[in-house]
Amino acid sequence: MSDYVEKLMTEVTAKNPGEVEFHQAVEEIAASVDLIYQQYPEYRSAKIFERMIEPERVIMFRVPWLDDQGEIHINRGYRVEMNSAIGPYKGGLRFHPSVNLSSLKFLALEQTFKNSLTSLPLGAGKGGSDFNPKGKSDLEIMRFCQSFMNELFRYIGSCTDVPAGDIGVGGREIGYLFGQYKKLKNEFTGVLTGKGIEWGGSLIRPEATGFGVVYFIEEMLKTRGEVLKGKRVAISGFGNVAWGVAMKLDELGAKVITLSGPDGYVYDEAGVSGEKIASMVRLRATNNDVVAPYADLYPGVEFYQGKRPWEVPCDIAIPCAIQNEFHDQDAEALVKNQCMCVCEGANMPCTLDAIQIIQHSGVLCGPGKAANAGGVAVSGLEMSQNAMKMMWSREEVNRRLREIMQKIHETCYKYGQKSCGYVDYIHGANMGGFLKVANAMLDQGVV
Ligand code: NDP
Ligand code: 2IT
Repeated sequence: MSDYVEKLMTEVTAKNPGEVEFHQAVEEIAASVDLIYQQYPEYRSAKIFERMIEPERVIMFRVPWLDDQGEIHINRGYRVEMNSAIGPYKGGLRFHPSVNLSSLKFLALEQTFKNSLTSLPLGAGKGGSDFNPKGKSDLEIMRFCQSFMNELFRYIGSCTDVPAGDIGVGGREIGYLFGQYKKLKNEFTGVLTGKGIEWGGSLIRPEATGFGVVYFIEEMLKTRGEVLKGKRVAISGFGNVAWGVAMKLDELGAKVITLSGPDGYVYDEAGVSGEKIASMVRLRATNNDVVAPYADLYPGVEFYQGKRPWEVPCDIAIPCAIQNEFHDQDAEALVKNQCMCVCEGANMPCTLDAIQIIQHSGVLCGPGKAANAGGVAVSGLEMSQNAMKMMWSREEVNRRLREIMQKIHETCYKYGQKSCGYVDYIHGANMGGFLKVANAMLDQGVV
């Protein structure tokens, strides 16, 4: 750890006690900022990164709601409005019991860099609640979303802050949130993204994060003269991102051999393809927080309770579930099995130690803030379509998404080149994301 990073981390830890995920995200980026500051001292004297890690605004609120038996529950709601230098705050809402200020601040910081990389005018934010949607009825979800919006509506707007989905927040939740916003404000605007196709949503948005991850991997492989076709791919998670990744990999001729849930992983040597991908969605719609039933649906599929999929030999590994789900032992196992690429589909799924092992072994390492930017990019395209009051075709949105992912890869590649020939995509993403926001902050003065 350099002197700069050490000093910064001492300050960050003292100022934000206990926020371990936030400290981790700051530390990962700080190593890059140190190099950027050496090259461009004007950012150092303007304390750009020191300002970036302090949210512009944090909103915390009570979310009371009634369950189907009439009992009152109280959850905590949040919106971290992190950075508005290049556009309105933009980022998802997460409903998961692990949600707290630390996880949302790390996500909002990652979002600052990610949104900048998309090249669209998107600032950064993240929000959510410690509400657990598992096992709740539709009506309970609706009442919760309405209560959440009863407070959040004061702070958001199509030119102010535009939330979207994340873990536990999909099309159904966005619908209930949008309905309540519209009722409270008496206006129909693009205040949320991930909306239904009939009422302002964009085609491809549900698939966009997963498709984008695969487009990014395609570009990384090209740099080594490789293609996706025929590759064995291990995936974790079986939610929105994992689904989009599996669909696009299947289309491009790669074979997905694992999926996982909090209960363990399934190994499907025949490949998760075609109808099996649709069954992932049905499995989740039953509201079970387990992937095990997938193994009962298809012959030859094995379930490994309490284990992570990274012990399975594969060419490419894509963690798509949640932060810190991929540890140093996982990285070691993959390197030993000659995996050629680890790409983050989720936000910060790899620990700092795991990343070090992957990078030191020369394996391609795609950071989430670049690789999973396709979701927010198509959210940005949804905002454009809403503003123009029109809708693009599937082909048009997909073409733009692919172009954006190729440009993100180009940026990471350009800034990530090391003298030894290895491309450090993490530094590349950090530097590419930093520069645009930093220049905007310089232009806009100390605000
Ligand atoms: P979903 O809620 O759709 O899916 C999350 C998946 O991960 C679920 O299958 C969940 O299982 C599973 N899961 C949760 N905890 C674990 C665990 N410890 N081990 C294995 N599996 C687990 O969320 P998304 O797919 O939307 O999000 C996944 C990740 O991608 C998150 O990090 C998110 O921030 C990131 N992301 C999402 C984007 C989007 O557009 N949705 C955009 C960019 C990034 P279960 O449901 O049973 O809990
Ligand atoms: O982490 C993410 O980029 C998302 N959850 C998507 C955010 C968005 O605004 O579409």
